[in-house]
Amino acid sequence: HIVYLLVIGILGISCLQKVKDEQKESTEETSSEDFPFFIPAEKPDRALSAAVERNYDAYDNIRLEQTELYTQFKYTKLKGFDYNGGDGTITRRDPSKVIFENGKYYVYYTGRKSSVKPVGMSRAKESTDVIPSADWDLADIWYATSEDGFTWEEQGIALPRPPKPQPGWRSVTTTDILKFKGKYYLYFQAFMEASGLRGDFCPVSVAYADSPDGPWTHSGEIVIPNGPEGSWDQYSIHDPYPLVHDGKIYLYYKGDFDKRPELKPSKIRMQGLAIAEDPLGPFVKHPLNPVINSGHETTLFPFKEGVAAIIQRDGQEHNTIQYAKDWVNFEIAAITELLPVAAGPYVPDAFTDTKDGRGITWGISHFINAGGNWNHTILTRFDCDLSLDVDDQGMKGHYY
Ligand code: AAL
Repeated sequence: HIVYLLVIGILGISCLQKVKDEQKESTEETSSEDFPFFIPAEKPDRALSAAVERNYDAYDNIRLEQTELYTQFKYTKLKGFDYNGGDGTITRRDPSKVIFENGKYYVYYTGRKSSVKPVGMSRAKESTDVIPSADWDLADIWYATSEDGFTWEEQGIALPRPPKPQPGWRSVTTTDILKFKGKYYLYFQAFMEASGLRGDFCPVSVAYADSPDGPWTHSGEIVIPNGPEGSWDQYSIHDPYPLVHDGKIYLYYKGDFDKRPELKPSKIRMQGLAIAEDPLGPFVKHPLNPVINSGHETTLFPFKEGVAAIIQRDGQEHNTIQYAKDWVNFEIAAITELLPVAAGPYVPDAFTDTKDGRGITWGISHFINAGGNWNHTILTRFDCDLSLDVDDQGMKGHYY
């Protein structure tokens, strides 16, 4: 009996110890040694599927979801903007960068308040002086301010379209802001004809002011002209996006060039760079243009010593975030999803000529076809974690 009890006792004690050990293990942090990588760092020496082969060769086995420039995006409806029930007579789109001045945030955007909704680009011939063709036809540049970036107060028109024949008489759109040596500059697309006809083949003009509240003076000049016939940016200079780098204005813009009718229409867009010492020009187009091979609207921000770009829709490299250490030669840094369209981020160091860009956490972008109405675009807020300082709301992970 004594031997029997001893055996039972020893078994009992070792069982208890095992339970204790297991409990300890489960509270200890797991390390990567507990989970050997399923994807080997080096290309395995065996036959590989096309997809796995490409994972090593095309992407250099970079883990594109694990970089500082990876993020998910979150969207929040803005308060303060009325859209007439979304009937297409009011549109707000293509927001500028957000700036913080006089204790509040400012955003500038394409605004249209018309008596009738647009007829649509394909029926542009039916447009008149009061009937818009596209969503952004017969538009002015409006602006709004906010204390928190969620509730906005529309302040009115910052820059109306000028009288004929000044650049932009048909529509002034898709603006972006620059602050340089204490003055403010709005760059914008200057339409001289309705969009859908040849209006979108427009150049870029600029207006300036001493205060973000205006009054704005239209320079009446074209600062970024269309390229010569046969060049990549001969048709359109769109989405001007100025930053300050090396004491100069680095202005990125979009061009679209493939007009082959069988493509109905081509979605190919690329982005170029024009550099100036003075905000009113002359701007010199970079000899390596185009410097970005995809994307549609332009969205960039200083990041460390270089510049990062959000490349959303259109082109082979859409849905990527790219990086150019030298501000010219862009590489894919991350591939992600649900990127903000026409985003105007809040970029605190956009104009400080930083050599240590800190990134972004939010901004304003737009949604087209809001409520299923093709000619109705709304502004929205996006949040992300592309910041080196703020690890914001777990947006490096998947939360849906
Ligand atoms: C946009 C921009 C430009 C185009 C049109 C209005 O989102 O790329 O501005 O001209 O669409």
